[in-house]
Amino acid sequence: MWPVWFLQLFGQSKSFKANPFIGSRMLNLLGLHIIRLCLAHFIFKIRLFMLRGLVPAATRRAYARDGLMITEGLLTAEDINAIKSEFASLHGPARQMLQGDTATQRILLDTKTVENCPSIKALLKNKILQARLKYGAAKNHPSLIYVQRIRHGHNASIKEQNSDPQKTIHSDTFHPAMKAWLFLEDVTPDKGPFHYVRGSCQLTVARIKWEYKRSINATIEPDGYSEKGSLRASPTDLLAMGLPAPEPMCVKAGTLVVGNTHGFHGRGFAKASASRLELWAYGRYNPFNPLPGFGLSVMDKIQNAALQRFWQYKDKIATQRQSRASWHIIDKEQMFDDLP
Ligand SMILES: O=C(O)CCC(=O)C(=O)O
Ligand SMILES: [Fe+2]
Repeated sequence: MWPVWFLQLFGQSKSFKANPFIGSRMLNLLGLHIIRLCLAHFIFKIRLFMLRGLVPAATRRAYARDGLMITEGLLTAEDINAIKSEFASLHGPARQMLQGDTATQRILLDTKTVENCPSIKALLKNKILQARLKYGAAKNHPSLIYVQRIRHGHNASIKEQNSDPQKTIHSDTFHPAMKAWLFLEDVTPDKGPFHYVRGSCQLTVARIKWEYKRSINATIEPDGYSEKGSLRASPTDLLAMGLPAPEPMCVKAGTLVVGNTHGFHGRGFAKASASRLELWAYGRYNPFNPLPGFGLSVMDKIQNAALQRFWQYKDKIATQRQSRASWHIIDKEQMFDDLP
């Protein structure tokens, strides 16, 4: 595996635990993690510059400063009703993953899945949405888009409320990356809103120092997630880095929130049985590639097909082991029952 582990240094691999180069205390003392961190941020800036025509200057400034692009009113109440009325006609499978007491339920909105859903199809072609997703990821390819429902306290076998690991403030990756939420209902505090630490996308001296210390200790002080490359940050850590408290994105239905998830974020605590309904997008890219891509639509098809194949492969392995894949298929009705 050594050649593979070595090559992984030049891509998105982030696990201090899985890759002995990335997790090497000696190499990290010598600055390996910090070199990857700084280079990835620099290259992200180059790609953002190349894609600057996609969004207005004020939005670009907000994204660089806060790590967020918030667009209110991207959808009207009528748009949302039309979208919701098409859920029953989606072709693709619904999949669920359980983390702590939370269930995350998703349907990937690929071409085949939405073929009988004109309003969803139109939304996926929305120019503002697509431009913001591309700019957010600094990548000229369409991002994967899902309909997603987060259901708190849904896993009855887990008694501890709010034990979902997404509820601890963290940074997803050492490199800038994009996730986006287009909320299909008003997000109130009891629904476990997405929280973001404004400004935490920036690579300050204090952040670099914190990352350096964490990279050295990642495999020595495991917390279950940091050692996999998603560093957890305590309120004291945030204070020490001069960062504000996480801010809940309690926004109106139809608002698009695009976040740089290298920045610190997490899911808020929620009332058991509360849920959040949204379109969710995800865009990551090789952090060391300075070219944002050529925008070929075939990339979209390849990406979606590869993901469906990957899940089917995981289903097969799980069946052979008489278990269940972590993203296992559920009935669509189970995802959309008791929608508000
Ligand atoms: O669902 C949320 O509010 C945030 C979850 C999260 O941390 C993530 O998707 O990376
Ligand atoms: Fe996250």
